[in-house]
Amino acid sequence: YEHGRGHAHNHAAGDTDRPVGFGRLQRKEDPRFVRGQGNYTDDVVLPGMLHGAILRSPVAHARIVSIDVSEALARPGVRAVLTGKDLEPLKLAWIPTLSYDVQAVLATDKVRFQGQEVAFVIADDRYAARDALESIDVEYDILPPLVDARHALDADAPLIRDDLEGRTDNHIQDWECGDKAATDAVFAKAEVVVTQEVVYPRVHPAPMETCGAVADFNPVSGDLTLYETSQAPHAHRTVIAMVSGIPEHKIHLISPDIGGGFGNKVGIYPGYVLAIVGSIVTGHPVKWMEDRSENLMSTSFARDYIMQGEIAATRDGKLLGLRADVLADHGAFNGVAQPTKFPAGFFNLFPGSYTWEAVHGKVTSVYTNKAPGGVAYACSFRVTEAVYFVERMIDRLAIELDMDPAELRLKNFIPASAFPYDNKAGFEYDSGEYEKTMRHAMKLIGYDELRREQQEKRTRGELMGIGISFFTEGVGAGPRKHMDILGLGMADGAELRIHPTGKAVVRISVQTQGQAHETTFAQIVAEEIGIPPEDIEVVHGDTDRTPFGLGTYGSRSTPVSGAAVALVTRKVRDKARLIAAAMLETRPEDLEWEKGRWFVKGDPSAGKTIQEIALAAHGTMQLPDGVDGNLDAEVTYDPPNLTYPYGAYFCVTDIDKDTGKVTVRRFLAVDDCGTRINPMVIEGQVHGGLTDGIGMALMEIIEFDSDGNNLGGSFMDYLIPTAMEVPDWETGFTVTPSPHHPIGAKGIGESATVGSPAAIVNSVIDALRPLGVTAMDMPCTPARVWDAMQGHAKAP
Ligand code: MCN
Ligand code: CUM
Repeated sequence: YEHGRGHAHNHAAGDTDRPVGFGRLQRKEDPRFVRGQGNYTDDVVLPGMLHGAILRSPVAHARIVSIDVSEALARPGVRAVLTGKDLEPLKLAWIPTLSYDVQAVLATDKVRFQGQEVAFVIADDRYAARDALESIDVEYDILPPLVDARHALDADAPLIRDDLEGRTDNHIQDWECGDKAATDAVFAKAEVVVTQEVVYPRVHPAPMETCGAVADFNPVSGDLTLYETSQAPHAHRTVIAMVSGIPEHKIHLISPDIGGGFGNKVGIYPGYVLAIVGSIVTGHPVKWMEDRSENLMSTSFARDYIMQGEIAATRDGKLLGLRADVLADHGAFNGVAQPTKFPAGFFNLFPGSYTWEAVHGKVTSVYTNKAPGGVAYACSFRVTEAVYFVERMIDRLAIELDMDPAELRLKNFIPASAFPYDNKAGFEYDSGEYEKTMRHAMKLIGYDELRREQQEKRTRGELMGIGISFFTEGVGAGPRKHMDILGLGMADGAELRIHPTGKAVVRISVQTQGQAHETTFAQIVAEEIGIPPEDIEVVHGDTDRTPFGLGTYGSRSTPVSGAAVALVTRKVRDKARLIAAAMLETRPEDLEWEKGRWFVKGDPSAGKTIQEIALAAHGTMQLPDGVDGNLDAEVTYDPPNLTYPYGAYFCVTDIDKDTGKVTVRRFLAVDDCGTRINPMVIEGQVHGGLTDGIGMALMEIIEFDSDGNNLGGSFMDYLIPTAMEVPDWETGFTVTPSPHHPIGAKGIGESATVGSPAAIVNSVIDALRPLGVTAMDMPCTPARVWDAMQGHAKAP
């Protein structure tokens, strides 16, 4: 089926016993999207609906002296203006973050980053609300801002969180993994030690659709209907119930079509809370939608890790030890979305795909006067930072040893026989055949030939680079006993209903934002039970119509919810067997399954299709014990471990000697995500992630000036890649199933974003090697590359 492009439905009419399961099925959701019939949060229009707009702080750090809203209130069309003082009696001026900190909904005492929420205007239309913002008079007493995380712990650093009792500095948390003593011992005996600072700058997921909500509180029934841009509807509902005091069963949360999430829609933002309060206060539905600048300046930045690395090895390239010492800039509120026991996310993946004698990782997080966030943008919970770190370090060592970076990796891969593998930093990789995948990629890209071409170009003074990244991710959070968010264990439910006519509805707790769950989850059911995917409806994004579960992020949908769907389908299949046995007047053990039907062993002509069985289940026949009138089933899946997808990425760049402009000429991604459900969807995920990678490696950064002004607050300043900057992606794959996942699938949604930046930056550094360059930080803009070419690059 891998070759069946365009043959999504390969079964002929009437051939219902051989329907498509896995394969290149066209996306079921696309007909509505390509016709402009999607239904996004901003498309929701309710009778009597009002519009909210947020006044944001123009400065990074200041005490609020006074707020005068009288002029704004007097403007035509304005219904209400809320400030932090109005929220205080409701206990809603501050809300808990996903990391057990608190975050201001509307500032009461101080503003702590540029763009922070200060007041909320509710008016008859969007324009009246926005215009009224200009009439609010806020007097600020400006305080010195803390912009550079490297100075956050200085004795004279301004104290940002004086709202927290007893706090005297900007330190948030220290976290460690690995074995410090063993690592010290390994470094003491090493022949070669290389140190390198690796910075992963602050970037932003920047989805096409910004964040927003429509809240509709019914004062008579006490019901709250909330439409929201949410990647995790059930978790959001629970948190909103806890925060607002509205009973959970009175809250109906609907996450309609989402125009991209990339982690930006995991958090609970002040705007959502303000829409709810606004609806309660005015008695009308209230819509809040942020604009592009608000999105870039205030909701969920990503990365911002300053990583000091040290690598120890033998002269002939045997890896011995690795140290990572990280300073993490978490902004003004610790709003990082990650499992509770993992304050540095899954940075535990920093040893990468290699065997080491010992490793030690340490992360210190601090407050700064910047927007909160921290985990977003296809990050796999900080695996992005970990992979970028180790893959840069490996290349740095290769330079030191004057060794080919492919050879250095091949020499040190975890061997296939060593799985399941303890990575010495607390995680157990499930499966991998790294060398095989690497060699496959080297063959596909023509590695030796590329090196020859580069050699030849160098003699002519041309700058061509070949960069490699070999990454291992850990996705599918998570085993409930280790992983929770705000105390909610990370499991997912699934419900499958088979109608009398053999059509099916599967209800899932994860939320598609473009990943095609309506297609691929139908394919999992189809593969397991033989009902064609077009006869299977996937329901998601609505807390009233789906079972509880933790939602979509960290590429967990396939590893967790996908497993739940496979298992619930098997449960239905087992039930169908009992009924088929009764229908065929035989014992269940005497039946054999082939896709779509149970038949009598040794007599394939005597069988019943799943559709026939479904009708019988609802019919008049005497049902066997254990079957009570339908084929429906439900499960909750608690994964035993994460799944560990991996890949070998190769990037070829050319650099213009006269301008420093980097062109990505070729990029090959060979991914292994275990069993492949829909190769077309997988390729789409990979293409998108590679484009993210080009963005981060070459152009994206949210910088701040010394006053704390955000310099990346629009798409004029925050550059994202277009079709002009990306090459024709080349992809390949190997298949190493996950041993613990019911269908052997691993996640793929973030692999390319995680894996590609290191390949691109390594390629740029490789191109600049003849000029003595050994390191370079993202984004490799023409100006930075030019500086590096002139020898002005920051000392490594
Ligand atoms: N898939 C498959 N075979 C596999 C693994 C996955 O066919 N072995 C399919 C799945 O069935 C699903 C898609 O690939 O349709 C992605 O699956 P998975 O890897 O489970 O990831 P999630 O569905 O959990 O998606 C989350 C992931 C994250 S965390 C970010 S961030 C990101 C990403 O997905 N955001 C996206 N990809 C995105 N793609 C789009 N278009 N929009 C986003 O916001
Ligand atoms: Cu971290 S971005 Mo995705 O996990 O939604």
